[in-house]
Amino acid sequence: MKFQRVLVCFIRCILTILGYIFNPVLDKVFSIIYDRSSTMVSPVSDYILLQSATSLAKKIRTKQVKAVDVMEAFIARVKEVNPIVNAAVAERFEEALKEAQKIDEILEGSSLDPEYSEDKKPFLGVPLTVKEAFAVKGMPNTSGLVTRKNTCAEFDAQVVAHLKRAGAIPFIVTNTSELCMWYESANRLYGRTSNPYNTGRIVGGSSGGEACIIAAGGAVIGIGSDIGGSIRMPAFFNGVFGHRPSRGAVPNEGQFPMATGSELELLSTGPICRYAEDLLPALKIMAGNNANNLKFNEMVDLKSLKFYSIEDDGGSLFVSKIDPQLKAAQLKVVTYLEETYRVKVEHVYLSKLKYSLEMWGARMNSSDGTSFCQYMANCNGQVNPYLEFFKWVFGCSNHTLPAISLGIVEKLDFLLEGSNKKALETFKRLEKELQDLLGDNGILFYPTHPKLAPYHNLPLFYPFNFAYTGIMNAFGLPVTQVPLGLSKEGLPLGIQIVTAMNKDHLSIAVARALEGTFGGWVNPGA
Ligand SMILES: *[C@@H]1O[C@H](CO)[C@@H](O)[C@H](O)[C@H]1NC(C)=O
Ligand SMILES: *[C@@H]1O[C@H](CO)[C@@H](O)[C@H](O)[C@H]1NC(C)=O
Ligand SMILES: *[C@@H]1O[C@H](CO)[C@@H](O)[C@H](O)[C@H]1NC(C)=O
Ligand SMILES: CC(=O)N[C@H]1CO[C@H](CO)[C@@H](O)[C@@H]1O
Repeated sequence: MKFQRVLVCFIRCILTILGYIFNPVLDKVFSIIYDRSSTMVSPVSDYILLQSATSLAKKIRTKQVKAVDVMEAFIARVKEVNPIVNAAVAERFEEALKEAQKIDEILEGSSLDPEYSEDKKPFLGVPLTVKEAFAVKGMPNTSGLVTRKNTCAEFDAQVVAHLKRAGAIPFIVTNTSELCMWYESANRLYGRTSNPYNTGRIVGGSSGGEACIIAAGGAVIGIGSDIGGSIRMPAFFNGVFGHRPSRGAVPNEGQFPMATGSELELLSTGPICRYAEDLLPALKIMAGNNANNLKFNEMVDLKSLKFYSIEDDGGSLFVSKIDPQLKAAQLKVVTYLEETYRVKVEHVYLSKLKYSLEMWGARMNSSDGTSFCQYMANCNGQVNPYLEFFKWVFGCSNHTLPAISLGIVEKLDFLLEGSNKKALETFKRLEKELQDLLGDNGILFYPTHPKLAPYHNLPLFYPFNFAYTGIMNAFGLPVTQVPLGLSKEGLPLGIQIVTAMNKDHLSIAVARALEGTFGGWVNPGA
């Protein structure tokens, strides 16, 4: 037992020391590799592409614009930007255009069919993008696994069905990391997705293709899922909005891979979108019948909320320091709220956040369910990650290095049983502290990620930086990631807005207020 703990500690220390020594050097080296050839997408100029989903649906319903013209505009933009960013991995343009046409035909009738009212179809005719890991009838659902190359979904995932019923039309599915378990969206099946603001940089993961195509103007709303930050990190790196709903608020069914064991408590499915006004309607639709239990329609008076700000995790050894530009942006948010709404934003310190990584890891226990190595083999037996690593070294593995590494970590996780137990105790105490702090009207500002969008492959050297998002999965709390303009390098800034369980409408209300002042999404290249 003692030996194991020493070994785990040793491995972590080595990684940390490497990180400290190489941190300043790494950025320099990678900038030499990637900056020379990097580019960005052209600005979005078509006015159809520059509207919220809510506004598009309204215009389609009132026949100010045809659903077909909307669909055509988005298809044209996807065709323009996808060769640059590689976000969309499969399309159903023809079917989508037919479905749009059908809407136009029905609207042609003299009186509005009540089935097409704003209430019944709030996203009437809105083109929808979906993370490829979700089942969309007739579309691939491989999660970037080479052996699933030819699998196609025979049905729609529940969230997809909910959004379709609300009038949205799926037209593309987008790239993820292999098996959705890494924060760079790249795999051996579809290749790598690049950031629309700087193609030398990552889009984040695992819902990376979603946030990328939305930021690039090729879509306006999409579906992501988040077990350690897979909605919020991509939304942050691409400068758009993303919401991780309260645990259990939105059905998770219909995605591959599916979390098992206590992992399931960490997984949430939610919207990614370009305009904050779409967050609440998208969430309501996705939640289906659950929406009735959540008070989404309650008016929110920002003056009645309690605000807290935490600027970093208190110095975890394994996680990078927060970029000063992100700290400055967070302080601007605090100042803005204090000056505009005359509220007090309390700066707090929760010392246990230092152990976020350990707590997240301890909660990610798939005991008795499907293991990651089984998923790597598409549930036909299991992959030997050591053998795959060997093959990888010689460039002939069908798996990515992050997936192979995670497979190895899983094989060694018995070493962590002792420290996991301790981490779970710390977790319980921190959960109580956070619940007491948030009450039922608390808002907490917390960094989404310590670094701005890194260069491709650089996350391999900072594997634990997802701890800032992961810890909120461990609690199951709702969190909205909000863009806060661009950095001096022209990369998106952003912040997490955390709130109490089942109070999703509070963090979304704050997101809307911040969009007005901080500008929300920034047109790339404009
Ligand atoms: C990779 O996958 C392809 C297609 O399924 C298969 O033909 C090939 O043998 C695989 N390669 C390795 C090294 O497993
Ligand atoms: C994905 O496609 C396969 C093959 O049709 C299907 O069996 C599976 O249920 C689909 N959906 C999910 C979420 O895995
Ligand atoms: C996972 O949970 C099971 C059941 O609670 C426990 O016995 C096991 O030690 C845990 N595994 C790890 C690696 O912590
Ligand atoms: C870079 C790369 O591999 N891109 C692929 C993304 O997915 C589409 C659709 O499967 C392929 O056609 C591209 O080649």
